[in-house]
Amino acid sequence: MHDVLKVNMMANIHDENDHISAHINEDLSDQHIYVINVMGAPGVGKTTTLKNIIKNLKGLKPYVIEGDIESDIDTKDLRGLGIDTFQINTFGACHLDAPMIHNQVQNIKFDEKGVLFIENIGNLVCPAEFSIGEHCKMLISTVTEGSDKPYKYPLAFEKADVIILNKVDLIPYLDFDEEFFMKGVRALNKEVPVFKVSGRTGEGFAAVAEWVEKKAEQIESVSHHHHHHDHDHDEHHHHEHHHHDE
Ligand SMILES: Nc1nc2c(ncn2[C@@H]2O[C@H](COP(=O)(O)OP(=O)(O)OP(=O)(O)O)[C@@H](O)[C@H]2O)c(=O)[nH]1
Ligand SMILES: [Mg+2]
Repeated sequence: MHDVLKVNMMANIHDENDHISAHINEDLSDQHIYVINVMGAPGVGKTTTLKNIIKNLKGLKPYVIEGDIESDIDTKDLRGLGIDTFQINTFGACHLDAPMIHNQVQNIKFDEKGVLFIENIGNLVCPAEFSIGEHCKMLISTVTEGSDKPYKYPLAFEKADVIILNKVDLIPYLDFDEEFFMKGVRALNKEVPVFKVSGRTGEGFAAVAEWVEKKAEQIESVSHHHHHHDHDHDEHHHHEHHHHDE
């Protein structure tokens, strides 16, 4: 009995989250903002990666939402570089969800077309389960984590639209088995692009930025048709979702 109830509740939570996520995605697409959900375990280099991608972006303005359990260390760091950055503290929650992003997005003035990077809570498990309005999920993995991570934490690798393998400058000091890593990735996700980078040397990030720019261009053409095509989720969600500016 209790198990059935729990399963139903979780399904409702996910339904409501997906519905709000689709709404954020549509709203930001209309404003020509490409949204990236940046995921990865603590310390893999999420902040380092987004700084390096931003450095290499040519025509797009960067916006950042920093998700942290506590502290605003990363936000201060990014603001110091002149990047429009907004903080969300979850005070315990292990992932960001769509309602949190929905609230924060109301405070951001998107004055130019660009890319919104959302740095999720450092965690290789929970963030993969929740969409937060993104066009793409970017998973940061590193050679320091070990090459077995796709086998042990499959969902994040399965759901990723792009994988960044960071800290390749450290390969000489480690026993990282790239072939084993890639075999694990491909078993879960046949097509996902994998970029090898180093936040220390900056190598590899020009290619990542180029990939992001190409993807961002695609929403330009999609957003034209936006109100005509059906969302994946629409058939399941007939309830209304109101927000302040309607
Ligand atoms: N050697 C080396 N160190 C790196 C690289 N990228 C990041 N680091 C270091 O790794 C540490 C963590 O990097 P962050 O970018 O803060 O990682 P994060 O994933 O944002 O961490 P949290 O936000 O705390 O989860 C920092 O000390 C970085 O300087 C890299 O490519 N090579
Ligand atoms: Mg960080």
